[in-house]
Amino acid sequence: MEKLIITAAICGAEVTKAHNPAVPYTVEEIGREAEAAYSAGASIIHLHVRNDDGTPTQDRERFRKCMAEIRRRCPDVIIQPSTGGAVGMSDEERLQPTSLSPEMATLDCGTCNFGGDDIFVNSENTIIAFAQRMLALGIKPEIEVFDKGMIDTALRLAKKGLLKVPMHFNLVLGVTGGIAATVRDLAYMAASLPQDATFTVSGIGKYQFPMAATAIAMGGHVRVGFEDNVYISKGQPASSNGELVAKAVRLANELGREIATPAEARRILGMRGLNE
Ligand code: KMH
Ligand code: ZN
Repeated sequence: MEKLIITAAICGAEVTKAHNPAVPYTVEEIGREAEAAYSAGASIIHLHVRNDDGTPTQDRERFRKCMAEIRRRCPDVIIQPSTGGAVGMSDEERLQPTSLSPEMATLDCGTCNFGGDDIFVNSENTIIAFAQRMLALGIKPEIEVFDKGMIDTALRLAKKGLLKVPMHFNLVLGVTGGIAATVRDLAYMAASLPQDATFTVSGIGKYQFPMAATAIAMGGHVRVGFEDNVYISKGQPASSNGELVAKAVRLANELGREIATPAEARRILGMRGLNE
């Protein structure tokens, strides 16, 4: 098996300090949490940004500052801005960080209920426009799928030449309104991917570590972090994203999977080196 790529989703757009006081908002806090995750073994930082009061934003300048702060603290980490942003944001708002030419960014491949009245909207035209932007700018998409039909959408786009192969997926399981976080459903999702695709697994809430352990055993990769889960164990808030990454590293050690460095992650994902 390839070495394990650990992604840290350090902030998200929906989770707040009321859920866990260690959720980062400021540039300094985001830099510190990214560094904690990187030092513990994360090779990718999945990045949302916030205003100082915690409200989610996709503002280009805020992304630029946060990315510079992360780069200062973690010289070789892969920074992966979100183009999902927060529920209700416009496409133009969401696309802002792509103008900073990141190596990688997320590409959400379908619309999904997000609990209550919240709907995360990604029409087919939105997905195509985002894919075209990433193709034009040479950004590696992490294809985010919350259900099986979203994999089929990505395969259709690849057939039209809008997504380069091999593709890299993030299988998100356990979102209210998306596919459940069960071993059966994860196996079904993984079996629906092209042979040459790579995938990471994000289990939401209490499913973060059961899904991570399953992904490690399957040969997939793992995402942990406050965006998806704020607890280190039942009822015990995590002190930092670093603590969540360290737990994923312990699981990998127990299961005999080595941890990929950022350079190794770039090779596994078919990306160029940082300075190439
Ligand atoms: N915050 C969610 C509505 C992504 O980063 O691409 C969308 C999200 C997906 O987090
Ligand atoms: Zn996200």
